[in-house]
Amino acid sequence: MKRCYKCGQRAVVYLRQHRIAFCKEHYIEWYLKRLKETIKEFRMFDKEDKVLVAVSGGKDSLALWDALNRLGYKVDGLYIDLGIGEYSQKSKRVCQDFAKERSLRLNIVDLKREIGDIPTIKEVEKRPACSFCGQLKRYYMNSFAKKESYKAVATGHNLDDESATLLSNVLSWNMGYLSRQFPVLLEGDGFVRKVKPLFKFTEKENALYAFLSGINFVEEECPFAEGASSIEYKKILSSIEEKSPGTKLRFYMDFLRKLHPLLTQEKLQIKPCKLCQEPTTAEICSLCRLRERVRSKTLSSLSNS
Ligand code: Q46
Ligand code: ZN
Ligand code: ZN
Repeated sequence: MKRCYKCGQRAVVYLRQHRIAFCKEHYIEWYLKRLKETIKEFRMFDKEDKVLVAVSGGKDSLALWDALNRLGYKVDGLYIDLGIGEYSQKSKRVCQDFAKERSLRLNIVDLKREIGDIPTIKEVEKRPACSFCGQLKRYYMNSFAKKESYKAVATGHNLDDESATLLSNVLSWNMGYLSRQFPVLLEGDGFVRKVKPLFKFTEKENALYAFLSGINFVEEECPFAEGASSIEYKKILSSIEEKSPGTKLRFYMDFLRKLHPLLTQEKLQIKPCKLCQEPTTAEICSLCRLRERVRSKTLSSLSNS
């Protein structure tokens, strides 16, 4: 039986990569302290800043919202309703309940009203949902945060996400993506600041925090998640981690320390979209073009019926 490294009581958690065990209370304390230090180290935001946490109803984003609230940051939530059947209905309810229980403010953007729900767009575009869904979410996070004057948008990306993205970017030597892969992307050119305060925590560590803090989260994956290449990269990294604990964290932290400072960011010619004013490299942003395709397809199917 392992004992808590802090108080000697029976441990409920053993973190292999850190070689430490904790009881419930001291695990939560460790998690909050590590989160606070990460926010400081990377100068993500301060206690006075208004921060928007993008929540999906899953363990990572709700753990983040809960932990930031407990640490005393000014945090509101943003739920983007993707309109993916029961999955979206359930996750929206979970986020609403979470906010209500803690008297927090949850903002909701309904994609169906803005442009069309994900299944409809998928039908129009005839391509995998994830190929446009991520872009849609980033667009609405940015425009909403700007409209409501938030200092930063925080997302629940964890170490598994970030190391899998890094592996994918390294395998294709995508220098543009590598130079932009960082836990903090500063505001400018029409973009709000974007931060990933959970990037040092594994998916499992976030799940443990959520579970031990009594957070009710959605366990189901989005039905469109299947087959995404990031899942393959996560599996590969997890099997290496299994044999050599700490690999994921080392892989990502060494990238930040050793390689990232050597990369130069290509200066893109960003300007406001002529239709919606959101930042883009083209005259009309890709979202406005997508909106137009969805609208004309919907109109033509209406006139045919
Ligand atoms: S919600 Fe959207 Fe994810 Fe579903 S359609 Fe793909 S990107 S998997 S995080
Ligand atoms: Zn303890
Ligand atoms: Zn636009």
